[in-house]
Amino acid sequence: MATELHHLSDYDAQSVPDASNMCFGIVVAEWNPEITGALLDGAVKTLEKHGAIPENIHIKTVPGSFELVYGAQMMTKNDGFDAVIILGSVIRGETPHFDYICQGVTYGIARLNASQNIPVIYGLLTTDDLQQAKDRSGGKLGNKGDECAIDAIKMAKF
Ligand code: DLZ
Repeated sequence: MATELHHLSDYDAQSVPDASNMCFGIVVAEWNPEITGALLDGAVKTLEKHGAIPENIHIKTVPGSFELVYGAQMMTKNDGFDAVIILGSVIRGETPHFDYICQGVTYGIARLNASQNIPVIYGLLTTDDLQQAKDRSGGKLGNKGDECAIDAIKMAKF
């Protein structure tokens, strides 16, 4: 998975459906707030750029990335949403905690996508260090939040 080959904020605008009638839920983790705040900023701006109205973008926070699965599950139970985005940043530390959280969130979101009718877009940055997270949240490799917004619009249309 070489993000170096793919700028996260680059996309073909012509291929993005109009989002003016769509409603989105976003669940954001509070850990590493500098990163998750930048992801959220990118996601909201990109949704709005493609027509989503601010009243139709509903944002909830959870303490950490592990809680993103619960937050997303609650949102998928709300029929009003066309797509849900989760945003989090897990940075590797000295213990295996990183692996357990990343696996738990990844499995949990995959399970939601296979069992619920509303698409859940996976905006979890899993990086070795803070700089890699900065690079992917509005830095030199773009913003994962932008990418998630585009994917949410496309999956809502799907
Ligand atoms: C405990 C923990 C650690 C060590 N690191 C992160 C992290 O880098 N990013 C993140 O979003 N959350 C972290 N957490 C918190 C867990 O996701 C979770 O909130 C707690 O284990 C409580 O369930």
